[in-house]
Amino acid sequence: MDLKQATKLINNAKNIILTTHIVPDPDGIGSLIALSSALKKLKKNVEIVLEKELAHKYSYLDTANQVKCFSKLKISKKIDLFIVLDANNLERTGDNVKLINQHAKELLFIDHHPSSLEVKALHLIDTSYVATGEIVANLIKKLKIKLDKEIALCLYTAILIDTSSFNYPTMKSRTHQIISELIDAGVSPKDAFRKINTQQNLNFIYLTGLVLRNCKIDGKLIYSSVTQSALSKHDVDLDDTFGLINHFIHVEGVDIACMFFEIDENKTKVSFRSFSGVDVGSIAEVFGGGGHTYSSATVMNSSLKAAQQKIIPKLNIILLKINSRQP
Ligand SMILES: [Mn+2]
Repeated sequence: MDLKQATKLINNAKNIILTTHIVPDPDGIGSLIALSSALKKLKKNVEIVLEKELAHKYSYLDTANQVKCFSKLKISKKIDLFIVLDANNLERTGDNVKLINQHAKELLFIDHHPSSLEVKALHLIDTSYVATGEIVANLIKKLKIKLDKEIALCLYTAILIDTSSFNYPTMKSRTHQIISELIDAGVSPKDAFRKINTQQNLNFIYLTGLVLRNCKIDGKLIYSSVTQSALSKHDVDLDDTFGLINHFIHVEGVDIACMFFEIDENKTKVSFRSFSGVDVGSIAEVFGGGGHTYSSATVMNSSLKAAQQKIIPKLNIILLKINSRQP
């Protein structure tokens, strides 16, 4: 589906519910609030519903208090359109939120994660965009809705975080053009950056130091881990540590970064970043996960140690093969 078809679907709907994936990130949240605020300007009845309460650190983006938790939702009216942002699988929206689809006439995924051709044909999914926020910015333009400062800040933050501050190789001039329009609409890049990046307390900085100091380099691979004992010692939420892997972009000579997050003693989340073109989306798929070429993740039913023992040797084999192919 293209922007024009999505615009038609939205124009034909009156009662719309928006959501994003569980453990929502700034791209999901920014896209949600921006699209909701924009659709309200078209006099649509819009509601944003998440499986859990919005994390406090993002509440500054929700100036009109639009985000509701599922338990506070009453589905009274018929729903014309259910829009899922930054995900293309209902399972990712949460056990309760996914059921909203049963009450909705139409479902629309707006996303930039890879999906099958069949799903792409029916939904607004385009992996060439750096962020869902970038697609939403284009959609808002196509709907001829004027950007205001609040909408612009949400979209700017979505793109800022999903490109690790405009650093990803997927950045194109068209993304910078959108960013320029967002700045013209009133966003202060300095304030937007500080708001999303400087809400951490000193304990978080100490934990960051620990995780970075414990990193290991194995050939072209760099990795570290976040353990439950380190989290409780520093009183930090696991969800707040998923960005730590981005620090490894500063290390010279590595192709892939990998971070192991201990969810519990039998569950480990593994994140991958690629700095040199190696497709870590496919690597995550090998281990049952998925994502983008440069950024991906999986969750394994293994202890942290077992996950490391399974993944690190395989990554080394992949890197050896890839590097031996290069001239
Ligand atoms: Mn995203």
